[in-house]
Parts: sequence; structure tokens; C-alpha cells
Amino acid sequence: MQPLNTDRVAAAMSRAIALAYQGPRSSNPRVGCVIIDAEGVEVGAGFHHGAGTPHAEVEALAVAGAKALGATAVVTLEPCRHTGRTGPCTEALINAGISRVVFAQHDPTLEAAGGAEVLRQAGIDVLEGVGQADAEQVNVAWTHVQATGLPYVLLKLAQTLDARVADADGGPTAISGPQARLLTHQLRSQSDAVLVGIGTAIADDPQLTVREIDVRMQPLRVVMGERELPAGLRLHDDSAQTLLIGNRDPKDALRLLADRGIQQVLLEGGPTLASAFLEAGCVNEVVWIIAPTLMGAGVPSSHPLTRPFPVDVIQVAMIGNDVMVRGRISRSASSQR
Ligand code: AOF
Ligand code: ZN
Repeated sequence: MQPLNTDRVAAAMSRAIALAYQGPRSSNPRVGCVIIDAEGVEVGAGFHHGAGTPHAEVEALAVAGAKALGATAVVTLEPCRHTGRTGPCTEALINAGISRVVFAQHDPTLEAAGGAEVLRQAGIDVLEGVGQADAEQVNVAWTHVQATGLPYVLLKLAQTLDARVADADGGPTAISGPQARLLTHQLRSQSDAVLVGIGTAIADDPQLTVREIDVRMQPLRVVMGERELPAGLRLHDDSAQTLLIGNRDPKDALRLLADRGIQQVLLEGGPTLASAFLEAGCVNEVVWIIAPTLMGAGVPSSHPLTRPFPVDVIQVAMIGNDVMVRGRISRSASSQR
């Protein structure tokens, strides 16, 4: 067997990850696969087009044809070993004469996992963990659902330098600038549901839809609270579906959303709901927008929390005149319950 050209393999993995992103979010993971020959030249590539369609490996093998013989398959996810809606990719790779498989992320599901071992037993050289962090990012919400049964929650809040989200009378106040509002639409477009508390729904009368970006489907608008949603609010318009959850418990609400197939939730406040979700260990990621102004009196961005929530920062950026800090709630914080 040819020695491994690590640069070529890393480049193929980057391309496989980019291909994976082209697939739709569905009940299946987004997966990309690139097949390279002994010289590191690409002979086939493919990605998964959503639940029920062929897996990325099968797509790439179909392009490679006879060139798959002795080649290396570079895949973002461990090839499946099970027969689900489609047959096992391990078998397809073995039958095509692939001699090496490089994959990034382990399959977290009970039924499909174990493909690496099947491939090794068939005499295929298997290398795992290449590009793992980037590949895991592609399916961060899907993987979270597999592990916990609950959707992945991203909390987005915009506050002033003195940590206010609204002025003292609590009415709608524009905190962040126009570029940050575009980011909000991007985050909504990547989510299956957008969630607010009833207080925010009434005070801000938000529409909670994706605008300025094309989306195949608007996210579900969800309002949590024990009051009726007053008539006349924009949330009643027909631009998207709205669900009222008359329950205060974050986990119960998330279970309900998981039952509807929701994998990623954008939590847009207000502070009462945000704090309740944090305390319940139900926030996975935060996007905090900080507007360069001091408001003085006003509504604080969070209620006093009973414990600290360290954040592993992913990104800090200027967005127009605002500062954005994005990060994951560190695992130790979310597991302390
Ligand atoms: C995909 N696409 O490219 C790969 C997957 O119901 P099935 O037969 O489509 O199987 C889905 C499972 O197969 C999925 O949850 C994951 O564990 C594994 N690999 N899935 O949808 C792919 N490689
Ligand atoms: Zn498969």
C-alpha cells in the first residue's frame, strides 16, 4: 500500500467537510466523502442529500467507478455498518476495493457505529480523527440530539456595555446595529425553531422570521409562557407557524420540540427565559452582542445566576459598531446539575 500523504489527505478532508455543508439539515447527519488515488488525486466525491437518499460514500464511489480500486476514501463521518433506509457503506467500500479509509468523526448512533472495526477486519487500513473538530461542527446539533434526545440551544442576546437589554419602561429598544440584525437572520436561518418568552413576545412584538436571506422553510416560532398570546401581535401573522408552550420548564419544552423533529433552537430572550434555560443546563452555545453604549437605567440582560457559567470562546468579532462574542457553555458547567 502507498504511504499516506498527510497533506493530500488533509486537503481531501477539508473538501469533504465543505461538501458535507452542501447537504440539507435533516434527520440524518450531513456527510461528505472524497476518494483519492495513490497519487492523492481526486477520483470521486459526493455528499449526503438528506434522509432516505444514498450516503456520501455511495455517491463518491459511483463517481470513482473502477478507480476506487486501491484508493483512499476520506469521509467526514465513520462509515455506517448497518442497513437503515440504505445499505451499509462498509460493504460498499469493501466491495469497491478501497484500501484505506480516513474519517473524522465517530458515528454516535447505536445502530450505525462500529464501521471502523468492520473495515479493519476486512483488511482495510483505517485512520480516524483527521479534521475531527471541523467535521463535528457540521453536525453539532444532530450529534447533540443523538447524545441527549434534546435540541441544541443557541442563546442570542444583545446588550449595552452596562448589560441592559431594554430601557426602563421595557418597550422595544434597538440595542444593536443593522449588521448585527443580519447576523440574527443568519442564526435563525440555521435553526429549526426560534424561541422567546411571552414577556418578550408582548413587549417587542417581534416577527421572528428569517428575512434578508433565502430559506427553504421558515423556522417554527415558539413562545413559552403561561399567558395567552394577545391578539394583534405579529407572531399571529401567516409568515411562519407559531407554537405556544404553556410550560415553564426548559427541559419539558425542549422535549416537546425534539418530538417535533427540532434539532436546533435559537433562544432570543428575554432575560427571564435565558436565565431559566441556563440554570436548567439547557444552553449549549451563546452569541452575545455588545452595543457600544451605556444605557443607565434599564432591564438587565440576565437575572442573578446561582452558579458561574464559563464559556469556551469560539469567536470574537466586530459586527458594524457592535462586538460579538460567541462560545460554547463549557461542559463542566452544563453537567453540574
Ligand atoms: C447519512 N448519510 O452519508 C452517512 C450516514 O437511515 P439511513 O440508512 O440513511 O442511515 C442513517 C445513518 O447512517 C445516520 O444516522 C448515520 O449514523 C449513518 N451514516 N448517514 O445519512 C451519510 N454516512
Ligand atoms: Zn452509510
